[in-house]
This record gives sequence, structure tokens and C-alpha cells, in this order.
Amino acid sequence: MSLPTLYYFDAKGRAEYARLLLAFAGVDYTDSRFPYPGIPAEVAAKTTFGQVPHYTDGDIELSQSLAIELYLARKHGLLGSNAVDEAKIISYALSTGDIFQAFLMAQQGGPEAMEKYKNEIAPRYYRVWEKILRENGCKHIYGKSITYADIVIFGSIDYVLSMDSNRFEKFPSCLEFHRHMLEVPAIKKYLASRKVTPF
Ligand SMILES: N[C@@H](CCC(=O)N[C@@H](CS)C(=O)NCC(=O)O)C(=O)O
Repeated sequence: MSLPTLYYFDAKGRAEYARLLLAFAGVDYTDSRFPYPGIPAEVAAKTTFGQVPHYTDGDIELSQSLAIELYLARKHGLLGSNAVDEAKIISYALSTGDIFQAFLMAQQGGPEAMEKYKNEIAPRYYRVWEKILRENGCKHIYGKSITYADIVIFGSIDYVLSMDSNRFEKFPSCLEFHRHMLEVPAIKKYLASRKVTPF
């Protein structure tokens, strides 16, 4: 049987959390990348809505980044051990989607909107992460082992720091969490060989 395959542009974008999850879970997969913009016709034909990311795993064809992430998180035991854990972990993880959505809106809204995003909207979430992480010893956003929420919050912080290394200076627990995650062997290995892309 062929390897699972993740299809996306040659970028982090909406596929990077899935790549981090695959790396953390140690899955052998094909990271199928193509230049932005334009989705190759044979890939578009697989997708549900003509958009990427798209993931193929055996007979399963799965579009939508959140669905792919949740599939991987469930399959690899990163959603806790009961319905409450799962709901809480997803709730924390979705904060990254809120931030990403606000960033996209700010990009369209011009400099003033971007300032508001940087100074008000994103920090509202960072303050919550900061408090929870501080209370949890800066290792996990929920519980005592790495979950889906840790992986995507790490991905979100890491992406922002790659653009502006000062953005978390008021959030030392977020920075400590980021440093801790950088040392997780599977994450460290993935990041050491990750293709460098501007976004
Ligand atoms: N809700 C979808 C959005 C997917 C999406 O907007 N994908 C963009 C790339 S980030 C895309 O495929 N754009 C090409 C197009 O719409 O033709 C998800 O999270 O997967």
C-alpha cells in the first residue's frame, strides 16, 4: 500500500499543523508540495471543495485542515482519554484558528487593522495561553502529556516568532513552552530538516 500523502502548496499555511502532528506521531508519509498559486488538476480532483490541504490515507480521502488535524490527533491519541478531555483540547486548539482568521482579516484591512490585530486581538489569546501555561509548569496547555492543542499552539507561536522574535516578550511562559516543545525529539528532528519557506 502506498504511503499516506499530504497535498499542499510549498508553504506552511494551512498544512503545517498537520505536518507537525505527522512528525510528532512518527508517521511515514509523502509531503506532496506544489508551487503557489494553482492546484494541479489531479490533486484538485481528489479534494472535496477544490481546496488544499488534502490528505490521503489508504482508502480515506480527506479535505479541510481541521478535519485532517482531528483525524490525525484522534488516530494518534492526542485528544485525551474522554469526551471532556477531547472537548477541552479542541477548545484550546481552536484559539489558533481564531488568531489565524483575525490575521487574514487584518491583512485585508490595511495598516490600522494590522496594528489592532497585533496589539489587541492576538494578545487576548496569548494572555490566556500565558496564564494556563504558567499554572501548568509551561509544558502543556491541558493535562500532563502532549496533546493536539500543544502541537498547534506551538505551531502558532513558532510561526509568529519566525516573523517577529519580539512578539512574545510580554509572555515568558509562552516562550518557555515554545523552548520546551523545540526540544521534543520528534519536533526537533522535523524542524531541523523542514523546508524553509517564507510563509
Ligand atoms: N477551510 C479550508 C480552507 C482551505 C483553503 O482556503 N485553502 C486554500 C489554500 S490555504 C486554497 O486551496 N486555495 C485555492 C483555491 O481556493 O482555489 C481548510 O481549512 O482547509
